Amino acid sequence: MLGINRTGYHFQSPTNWINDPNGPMYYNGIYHLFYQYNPNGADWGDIAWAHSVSKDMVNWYRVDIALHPTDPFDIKGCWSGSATILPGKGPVIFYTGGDTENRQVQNIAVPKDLSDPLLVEWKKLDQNPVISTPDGIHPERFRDPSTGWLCEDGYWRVLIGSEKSKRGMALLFKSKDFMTWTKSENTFHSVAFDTAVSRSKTETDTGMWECVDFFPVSLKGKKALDTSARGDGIKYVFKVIDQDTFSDFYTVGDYFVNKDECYKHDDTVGDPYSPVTALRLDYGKFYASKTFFDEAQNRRILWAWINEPDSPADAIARGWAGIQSIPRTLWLDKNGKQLLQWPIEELATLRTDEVGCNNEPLTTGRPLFEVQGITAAQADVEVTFRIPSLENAEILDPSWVDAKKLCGEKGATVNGVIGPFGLFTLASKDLEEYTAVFFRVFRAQDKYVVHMGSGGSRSSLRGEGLDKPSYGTFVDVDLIDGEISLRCLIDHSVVESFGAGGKACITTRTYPTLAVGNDAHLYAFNYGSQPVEIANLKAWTMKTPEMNLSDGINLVR
Ligand code: DQQ
Repeated sequence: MLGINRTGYHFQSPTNWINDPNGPMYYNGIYHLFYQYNPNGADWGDIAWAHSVSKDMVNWYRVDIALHPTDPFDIKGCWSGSATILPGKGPVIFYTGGDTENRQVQNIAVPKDLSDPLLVEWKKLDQNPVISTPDGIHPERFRDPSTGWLCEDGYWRVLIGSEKSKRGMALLFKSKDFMTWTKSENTFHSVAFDTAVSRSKTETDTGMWECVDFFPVSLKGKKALDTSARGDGIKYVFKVIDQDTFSDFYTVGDYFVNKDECYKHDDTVGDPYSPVTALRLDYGKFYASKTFFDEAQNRRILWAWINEPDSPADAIARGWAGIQSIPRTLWLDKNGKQLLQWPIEELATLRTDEVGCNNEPLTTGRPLFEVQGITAAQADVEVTFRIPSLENAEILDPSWVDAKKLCGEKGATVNGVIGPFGLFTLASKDLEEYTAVFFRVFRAQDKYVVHMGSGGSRSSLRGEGLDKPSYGTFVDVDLIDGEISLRCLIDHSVVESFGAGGKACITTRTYPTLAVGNDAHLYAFNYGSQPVEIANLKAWTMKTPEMNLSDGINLVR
């Protein structure tokens, strides 16, 4: 049971439970990833901070657990948090502890020995907790400190997620020395009152905001910025996870330092907290994400936890649960309104057995094209589809605003005009099973609308107890040149898809039963009445990297 459905090149632990990525950072030539970990089992509990190190974020080595829940201020668990590198002083971990009374309090830990290249041992401060639950805040809804940023007034700031009267909120704390913290009078940001009220009508609160992230992005290209960067040509991304809808939402806007509360989102993109119109980092299974600034390569890297599609009891029987996404570089689109994401370039070091094709037609007479010559269960594929004519695109019914629902209704095999076309990943030979990743083009009043979908019930023949949702989103792309690209990272039980150069990302997790190992296939398809072409396609088998099976000391020897 242990081996089946394990991934080949995604970050995972040999055994036991893992969830949120914590405190990712680059320090002294080494990438560090901490993560929520249960040392005692494959279900959530006894939460500690496990620690792995890497030089390329592809090959990972384990070192000792960094934080165990052993003290009164974290005895109920060392929950999520972030790392901040203090200039001249080194890294500091800020994390949430569940105290003896189950109250969520914020703690700090620092490396025991800054000269240890792997920073294996961490020391919790005697002053912990450095922030206790503030008055008026529910003691079990106050967690996940963000990376700190330093402002021109000499104060560090961090955000902590919370919730009040059914409104998710981010609270701001300030400190001169990163030790003594004062809560700002103002709420840094919170769900608009009317959003909260309209959702509470359905007896559902907005959920507390977990794992808040806040960072600057440049309006002038891909180059990333340190979390404390300030100046012209900068926008700010505010990201929360909404416990209620289990997804990571973000907005792009402005930040006015002096007012503490003034993060103004771009209101041209729809209600930023509506489950239907909000921008999401990923429209599939992608949770508790966290970014960090990688000064080595001048980029911002995004990680997230991808959970299992089956039950906790299945996980216990299997002995492990949870993987991390492939780290993604993230930057602001030139329209200034949304983020773009792309797998880190180091991932290409795993590519082997390259195959490819150009100008392959996909028509009603030949709707399928098999990509052969690679291990389709563990692969990377980049394809550009060409749409020769957009003329007869189906009309988009204005009521179809919910792209996820649309994916359920007009899935990969519901014939259309321009599409559905795309890839059948993790497919069995005769397509009893497949995880489709597809596009369908509609015509709205004055523009074409591209819908991207993935997942769904065909992804596994396994029935009861396996979650197989359909995911979908609209892709903000103009089809001027009649082309749209797709990249899929396929890894046994997970498919991370990047539509239109990373404008729309969907991660699906599934456990195929037939499309396993060498019996997994990869097809391009078109079930639209109009022809589509594979303008070009390249695919690779992905080699298996070092994945937490050996000790980190190998890195520095
Ligand atoms: N997971 C952690 C919390 C966080 C949640 C606990 C998000 O700190 O809010 O394992 O998945």
